[in-house]
Amino acid sequence: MTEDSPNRRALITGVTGQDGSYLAELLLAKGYDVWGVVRRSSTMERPRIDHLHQPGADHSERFQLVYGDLGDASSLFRIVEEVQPDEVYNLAAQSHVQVSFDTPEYTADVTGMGVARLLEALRSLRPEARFYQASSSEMYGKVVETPQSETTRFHPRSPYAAAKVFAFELTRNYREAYGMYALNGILFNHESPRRGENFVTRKITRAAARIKLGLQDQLRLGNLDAKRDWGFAGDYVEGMWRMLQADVADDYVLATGETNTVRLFCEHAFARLGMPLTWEGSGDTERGLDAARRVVVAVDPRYYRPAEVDLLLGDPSRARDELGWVPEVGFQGLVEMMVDADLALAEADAGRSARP
Ligand code: NAP
Ligand code: F7E
Repeated sequence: MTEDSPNRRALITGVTGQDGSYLAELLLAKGYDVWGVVRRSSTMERPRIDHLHQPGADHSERFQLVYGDLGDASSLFRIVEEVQPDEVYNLAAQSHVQVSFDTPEYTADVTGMGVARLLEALRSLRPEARFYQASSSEMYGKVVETPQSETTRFHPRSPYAAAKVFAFELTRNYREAYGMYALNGILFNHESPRRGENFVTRKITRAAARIKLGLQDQLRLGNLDAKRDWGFAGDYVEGMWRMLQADVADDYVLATGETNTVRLFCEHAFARLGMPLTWEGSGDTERGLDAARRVVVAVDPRYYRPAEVDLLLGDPSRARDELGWVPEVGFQGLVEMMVDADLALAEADAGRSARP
């Protein structure tokens, strides 16, 4: 993409996360001025975006960070007033489903109420801004139909998903009540080498690479039978941007239309490293063995969830037909991309620990 949106101002919450980093790169390449909201933390390292704002980086003069927090309305009002954004992408959230069972109130506050705070700031100070809300396939939860589309009823199965349903409905309400250009992207799981290390895909690819190099003995997982529609985050941020360019605001599903199990993801990851897996046992005692019959994958019930989402499979036809959005990376390509990146990181780690 080339510089086709000069002087447009985009505000991204969650810019330090997986999606925020890819979206910032995309919008900068399109010529936007980009503001990213960051939280104060005890370390200044922001590995996913450090390459964007260091002096001398491409476009660094058009990329700025501002301090704020979805839990702090005053910070959001101040940022909206200062930035006067044309487009706002709300990607910030407590985004981990299992963690949301341990922190339900915090998750509701940030992932749910945070959207109310941001929408109010926009309604008061910048009602003409276009607003993207990062909604989630987790809202379908205990699914009532397959595949899931924009018309499928929600049945959330976690505090995270319940908070996302609240945020979804609020975004739609601000569109209907105040005529604001506010929409939801209902995104199915999307992954990348920048995925957080405690989401299952990245946990698998990182562990597989480290086991290959002798840096780790075993990978411990929860439910191997869960099925997800996994795509590549780089494709999905393009879809977010396309949504906000449509003449009329509406809600869209982004998905690949293919679903696979956690078990199959493991098999592909280890196979990429020349370590074909065979499975033995079932339930809590199921295990994956390598060719030397070492147990390299074990089930650990600590990773089971109080309520599971068994199957997600999205129908992306509205996004394809109305936005021209088609994901480029398929399941196999995604696994290989992530394994290769984690192997390079593990090799660097192994090199560091071998040095005197
Ligand atoms: P992620 O990597 O976990 O990033 C979350 C971002 O939110 C981080 O930048 C984090 O900042 C920020 N954040 C957390 N709490 C905050 C707060 N109180 N105030 C301000 N910022 C806060 O998530 P992701 O995978 O990029 O996902 C982006 C969004 O899409 C999230 O809303 C997620 O729920 C949603 N979503 C994700 C998927 C997926 O498969 N990835 C699918 C559907 C929807 P720190 O770096 O400071 O922690
Ligand atoms: O789990 C199973 C687990 O944590 C996927 C977030 O981005 O996508 C993500 O939520 C499946 C679940 O993603 C482990 O039980 C097995 O069935 O990678 P995950 P998620 O819960 O689907 C949605 C769309 C979002 O919106 C969220 O923000 O894998 N699983 N064993 C495991 N999961 C984890 N994390 N760790 C395991 O050891």
